[in-house]
Amino acid sequence: LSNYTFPPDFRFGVATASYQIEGAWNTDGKGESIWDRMTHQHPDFFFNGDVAADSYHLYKEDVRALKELGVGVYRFSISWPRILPTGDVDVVNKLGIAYYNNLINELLANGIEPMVTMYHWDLPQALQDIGGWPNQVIADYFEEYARVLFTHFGDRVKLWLTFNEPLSFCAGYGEWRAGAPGIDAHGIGDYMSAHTVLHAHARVYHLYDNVFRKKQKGQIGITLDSEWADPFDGTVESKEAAERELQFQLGWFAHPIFSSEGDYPRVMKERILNNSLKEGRTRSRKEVKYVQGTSDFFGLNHYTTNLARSGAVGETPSLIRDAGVQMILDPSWPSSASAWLKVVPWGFRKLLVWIAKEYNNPPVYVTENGFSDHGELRDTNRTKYITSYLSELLKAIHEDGCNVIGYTAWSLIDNYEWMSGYTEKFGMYYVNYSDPARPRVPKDSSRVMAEIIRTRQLPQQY
Ligand code: GCO
Repeated sequence: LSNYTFPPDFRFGVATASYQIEGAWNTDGKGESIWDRMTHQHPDFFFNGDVAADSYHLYKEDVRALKELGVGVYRFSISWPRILPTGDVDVVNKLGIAYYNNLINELLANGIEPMVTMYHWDLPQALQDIGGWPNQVIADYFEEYARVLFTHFGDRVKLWLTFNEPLSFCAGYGEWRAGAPGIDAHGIGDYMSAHTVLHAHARVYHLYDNVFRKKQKGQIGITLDSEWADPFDGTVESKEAAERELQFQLGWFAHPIFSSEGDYPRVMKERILNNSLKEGRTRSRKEVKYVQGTSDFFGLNHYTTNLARSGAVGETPSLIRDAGVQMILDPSWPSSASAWLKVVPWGFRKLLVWIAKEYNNPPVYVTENGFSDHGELRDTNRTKYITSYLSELLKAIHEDGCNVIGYTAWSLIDNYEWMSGYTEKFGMYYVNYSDPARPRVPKDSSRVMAEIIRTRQLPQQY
């Protein structure tokens, strides 16, 4: 492990998300979200987050754990339908506002800075009923929702993220979309959704920049997820496939916002034009300019690496077919409890260097990185994962000059892992889901993390 020291202003934190921890799905005026609807409609296919870790009632337990870790930042998301139950800005749920005020005040009272994700996948069902993200009008609703958040919480919240992983909720890379019954497999709708999400993100950035920033003095960004893609073999085809995969997976949303050129990556527009959409989903010059530069930092979720080689996947027009890349997991790499998550620390450094080169070394906030297991309290594998990934992050900073300014690990507590329910545990604190009191129990990794935060160096024994 590298024995570099974390820069003095480097921020440490942990991350969670509303649907994955809060529970209280229909309590105190909260409206239905698309995840409530989907999990209740398909109980055979999905677990649900009806109670989850019950953070709605136990948020003080969460803050106690945060205090024990010694984090400076806590990244959590606000449930849109808990604030606006119908999506209509005239129907504000006061008890929802009160919950997040209590959480924010409890954090500040313990010297912890809130980082708020405005949207972590729990769209009000009422907005899905008018078409959801493929319907451009949702951008209006999102801007109105953001204005409510800035108005009520902007005096104390100085770190905002508009969206968590638009790729995962717009497109078919998230397995939970492709296979779930009654949910269309990825396809043309994804390009429409991406259009709406990018425009909605820019609308909220400009709203903050023009109306709130002067008084509230905060920063606003977006969180994009990306695995590293390494060529399957030494052929030119595999090298091109790996680069294409990064442009489709990360460039799709990063290029319009962070690149000096703007718009979608060229290779995407060419291949989409040839494969599935005649208009290639490009944007007008005016819209390209409107979206460019709309983020104060680059939020990055990263977990693992895949190998890439050429190959059209599937016949129907889709993001994966347009990319023409086959992703392969190397079975020799150490595994986690999640089939998609292999432990490949060096891929993290390569991705950070790629982002620095591609987007002129933007300030990068690693907003998620973590390991899943089956809930062991002696979670040595998680400690090995976190320390080895942080070791690569330190090399990216000290040897490659990458401008990484913070790291919030996924996750504080074992929580609802989407399609996998409660079977894959990502927490540094264990939650016993058969105990209605949902106690938060520290795992070994929490003590190691607390030590790293205190000493700002990595322990060398792992
Ligand atoms: C994501 C989401 C998190 C997941 C975490 C583990 O990145 O998919 O932001 O909600 O729970 O990544 O899969």
